[in-house]
Amino acid sequence: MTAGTDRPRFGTVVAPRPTDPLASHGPLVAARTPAGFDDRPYELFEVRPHTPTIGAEIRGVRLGGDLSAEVLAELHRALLEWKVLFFRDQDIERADHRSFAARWGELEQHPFFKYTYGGQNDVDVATLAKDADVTGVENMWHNDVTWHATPSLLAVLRAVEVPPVGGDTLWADTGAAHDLLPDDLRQQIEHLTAEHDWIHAFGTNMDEKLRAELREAFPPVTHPVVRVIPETGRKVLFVNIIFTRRILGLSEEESNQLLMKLYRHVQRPEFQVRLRWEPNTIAMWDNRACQHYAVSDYHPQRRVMERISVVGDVPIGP
Ligand SMILES: O=C(O)CCC(=O)C(=O)O
Ligand SMILES: [Fe+2]
Repeated sequence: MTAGTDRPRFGTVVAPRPTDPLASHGPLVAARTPAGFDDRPYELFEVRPHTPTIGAEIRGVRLGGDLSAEVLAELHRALLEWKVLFFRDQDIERADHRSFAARWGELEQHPFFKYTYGGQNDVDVATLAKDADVTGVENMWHNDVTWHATPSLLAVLRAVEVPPVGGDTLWADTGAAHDLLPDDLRQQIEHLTAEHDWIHAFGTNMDEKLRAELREAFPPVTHPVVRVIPETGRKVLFVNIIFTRRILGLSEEESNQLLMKLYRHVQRPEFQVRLRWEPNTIAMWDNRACQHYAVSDYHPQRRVMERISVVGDVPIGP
């Protein structure tokens, strides 16, 4: 604080351009959790935060299906608090990976991965293998599976092979982003609904007959633009640039402009954490409360990940 004023002191001040959320500066400090969140210290493992609101490394837990109910409950609390948890040196079998994920709910069988990734020989463990022939295309910010009525609750991603440098993954805290929207924008979106679809993403390059069949099985769905996390009451932004097509009740242009504004806001680095992978690093994220982005900067090198996700529930609005 500067003596004689009650405001923080800035250097050069640039007049904000209100039409663009990225054209403003100054502190962007959000609460990590809503008021009333259980903030007792963690007793069963160590938690090392990577940023003030999102991403923490958990030390002292070996992941598997045999974790005690107490450890699982603390991990659940940590996941709600930090949105994405990192675990290093998890030299575990696929069976452990699967049985750990299964402790959180029903394992998801992604209906499109067998077409988009090829070579999948397991229904609920997806292998995302990149090399000189297969490039990384998950470098657009998204929540997973929002084209479904019940988008994934969480995903547990394990690095099998990583390039010496590059291939990081980022996550963005959509609760912090929601809370730090300008007041008028936050009020404007609070009760809006958006349509989500997969067809322009997984459906490109797909055989027409197959696309028509899958279209019938998976029609567009709608979700609230602001989602409430039931366990905490936290409001989060729940639109993403891959799957959200439009906001209902607005003209196409109004909808596009509003969505782009929200997407750009979510991209502020203050909301993000970035993970540098090592073999046997695991990241587990609450897919309701953050978006992610897999940096595609390592071609033609190999990067192999194994991924398991858990079925979520129907998103509810405020
Ligand atoms: O490969 C990654 O880092 C993440 C890819 C992704 O989008 C996902 O696993 O849902
Ligand atoms: Fe994803």
